[in-house]
Amino acid sequence: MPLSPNANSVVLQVGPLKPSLADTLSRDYGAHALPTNATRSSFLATHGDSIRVVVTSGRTGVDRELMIALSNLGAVVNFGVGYDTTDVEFAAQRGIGVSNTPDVLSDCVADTAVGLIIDTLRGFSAADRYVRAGNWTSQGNFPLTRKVSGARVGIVGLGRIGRAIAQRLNGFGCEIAYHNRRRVPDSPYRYANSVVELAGGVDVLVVAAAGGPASARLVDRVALEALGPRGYLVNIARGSVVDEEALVDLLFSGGLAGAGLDVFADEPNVPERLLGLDNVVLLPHVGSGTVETRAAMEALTLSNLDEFLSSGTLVTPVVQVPEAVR
Ligand code: 8YV
Repeated sequence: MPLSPNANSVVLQVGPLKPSLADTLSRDYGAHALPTNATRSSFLATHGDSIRVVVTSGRTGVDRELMIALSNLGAVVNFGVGYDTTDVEFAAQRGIGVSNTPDVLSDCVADTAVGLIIDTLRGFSAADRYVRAGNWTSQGNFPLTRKVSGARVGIVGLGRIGRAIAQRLNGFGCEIAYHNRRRVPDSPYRYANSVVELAGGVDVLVVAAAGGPASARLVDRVALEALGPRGYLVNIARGSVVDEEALVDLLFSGGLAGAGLDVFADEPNVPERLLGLDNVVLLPHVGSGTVETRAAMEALTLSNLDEFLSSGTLVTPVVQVPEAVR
C-alpha cells in the first residue's frame, strides 16, 4: 500500500533524485520530500526532529544549516560517488554517518573520460558539425587532428576512477603519469610531485580527483599554462577542481589546444565563451549516466538506507555512524 508521505516517516528526500528512486522512497518508506519553497521552514519546524535519514544526491547534498534543523539526523545517504555538497566534516563532528555509491560507476565515468579524450583530440564532435553544416561538400576535407594512441596522459587523482581510466589508456599504448595527494605504493605509473609538474610533461591532463574544499582549483592557471598550447584538458570530476576562468581564457587565447568537459563550476551553466569554440567538447554531466550504472547506484543507495534503518550502520560509508549512536 502506498504510504506517501507518512507523517511518522523518518526518511527525507533532499533535492531531485532519479524518478524511480524518488518513487520507491515515497511508496516503500513513506518518505517526505524537503520543500524548496516558502513552506520549507514550517516543514522543518513540524518534521525536523523526527527525521533520522536523508537521501540526497551530489547535486544537492546536506549543509550545516540543514543538519542543525534535523536535530536527530543519523545518516546522509548520497546517490553518487561525489559528496562535496554535503558538509562531511560537520557531519562527522555531530556523529552523522555519510554514505556514497563508489565502484559501481567507475567503468562508465572512465569510459566517458576516454570518450572525451578521443573526441577532443580527434575533433569528432566538430567533424560531425562539419558534415551536418554541408562543409564537406563546400569546403573539402576536415582539417587533420591529433593522434590519441601513444599520447602522454597525466591523471590528477589516482583513485578508483583514475585507475579505471589508466587501465583503459594502457590499451591505447599511452604513457601514463599521475599526481595524487599521496603516492600510490603499488602503482606502475610515474608519480609527479605536483599538478604543475605533471601538466608540464604530458599532452593530456585528465582530472579525476574528488571535489570539495581540499581540491578547489587544484588545477590552477599555472598548471594550465604548464600544459600549454599543445596540451588538452579533460575533466570528468568536478568543475571546482579547475580554475574555470583561467581555462576559458587559455582556450580562447590559444594557450591550450582544447578541452573535453563533463563538469562545470556552476552547473548547469556553461561559460558562454566556450559555446562557440570548436576545439572544446561540452557534455551535460553524463559520466555515470547509463541505464545500467544508474540502476546499480540506485540499488546501492537503497542498500545503505536499509542497512541504516535496520542496523544503524552504512554499507559504503564515507563517514561511518559512530558506535555510540547506533
Ligand atoms: C551523478 C556524479 O551525475 O557520482 C557522482 O559524483 O557526479 C554523477 O555520477 C550525480 O551524482 C547524480 O546526482
